[in-house]
Amino acid sequence: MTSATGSPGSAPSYPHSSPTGAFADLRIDIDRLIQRLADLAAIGAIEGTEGCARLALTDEDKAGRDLVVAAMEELGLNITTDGIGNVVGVMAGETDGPPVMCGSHIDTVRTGGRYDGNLGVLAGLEVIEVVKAAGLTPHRPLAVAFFTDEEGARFAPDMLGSLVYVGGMPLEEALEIEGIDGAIVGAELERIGYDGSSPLPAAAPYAFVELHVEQGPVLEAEGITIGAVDGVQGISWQEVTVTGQSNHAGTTPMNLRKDPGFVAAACANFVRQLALELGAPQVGTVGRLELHPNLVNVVPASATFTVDIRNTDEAILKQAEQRFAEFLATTAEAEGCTVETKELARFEPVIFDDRVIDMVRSTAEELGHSVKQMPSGAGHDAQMLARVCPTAMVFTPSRDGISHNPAEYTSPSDLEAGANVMLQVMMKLAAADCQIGAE
Ligand code: HGY
Ligand code: MN
Ligand code: MN
Repeated sequence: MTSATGSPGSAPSYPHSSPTGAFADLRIDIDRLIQRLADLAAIGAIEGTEGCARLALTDEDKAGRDLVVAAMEELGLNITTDGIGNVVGVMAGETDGPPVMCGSHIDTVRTGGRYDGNLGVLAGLEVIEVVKAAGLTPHRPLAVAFFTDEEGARFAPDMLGSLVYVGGMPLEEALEIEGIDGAIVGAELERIGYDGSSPLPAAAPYAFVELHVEQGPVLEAEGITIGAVDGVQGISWQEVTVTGQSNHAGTTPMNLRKDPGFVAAACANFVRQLALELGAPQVGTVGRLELHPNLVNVVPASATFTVDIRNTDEAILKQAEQRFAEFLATTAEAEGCTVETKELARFEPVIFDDRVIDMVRSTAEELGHSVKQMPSGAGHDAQMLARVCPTAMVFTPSRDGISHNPAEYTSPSDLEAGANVMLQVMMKLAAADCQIGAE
């Protein structure tokens, strides 16, 4: 690593060993990070709350993207946009090999909080700003990225951009995906001007670190500041359409009904009972439910709903999928209804790289923070980057474990702790004496 303060040719070369590296005392500016979070949250702000709504590839998402790209430009980063709209900003290192990358997403759900995803991207900008201000040039380049459509709420699957980034889905297939509102990914990318051209799949980073709010209750309940995340649970999303026979709510005897609304409700109850029976960490959610024609006095013609089931154990997740499929078939048949199912997302559980997990844990301890190794209940872009490079995540607590809710909150001291852990981990990974990644 070199410092720009030395006169040309005589720049002091800092020892590469991490604990005493020139960067060991670097710390982020929490006020600046909080301001960045506020500026981004103002885009798509949900009135009367701290939250924001920027569904992927909407005008609000475009405005959020433009804000982050402007910040990357201000930092003098080399910015690239690829065909699925992922944006990467790179700060040059002493060498020009693969960068140490951080990042996350800036698209949100409709009831989004200001930290989910946004923290990982904006803290990445903060890390680079601090390193540049210190006049340091890391041995390896540093990169900060935001990936398209991590939420998958408008266009399934979730983590779509990072999935394409690592070659998990061909770009052509991704561009044809139709959203819940009938929009098409490729057309929306073009409309908002983020149909980039940098090559896909992308070259693998040297390593990847994602800072993210936990979005669950564990860290807060145990009074712990940092989560050293060791993996992500398996995710199964499907859309179910049950077709029956619309009929008069008043005149149709109960035994003559073909009521898809009843089948949908029975399924929602089954998903809950199944999760309780299998026990933690099994979870199950019917998050989207549409009846047609959705009128008070009409037995519905059809019901379309989504089923989101997850588990850290792939075998149990498969069992849960099988049990649901059987229940759906039996219930629909008994009600005289037909069924169509469509897989929206299916990702097996992911284990992160022990060496990066250990680095997160030891760095948190070095900085004096309590730390717990734990899996992630939520999906993250890191689970895709883990396919191509050494990867781990840093969690910070969520107040009351709340997320996907405008009331989502993480305290400034926890934000600062998480961002400083990420800063130090990135600089250790970027140091010449780190041999974890592939050059
Ligand atoms: O669904 C998830 O876990 C993430 O928020 N996309
Ligand atoms: Mn997220
Ligand atoms: Mn989310």
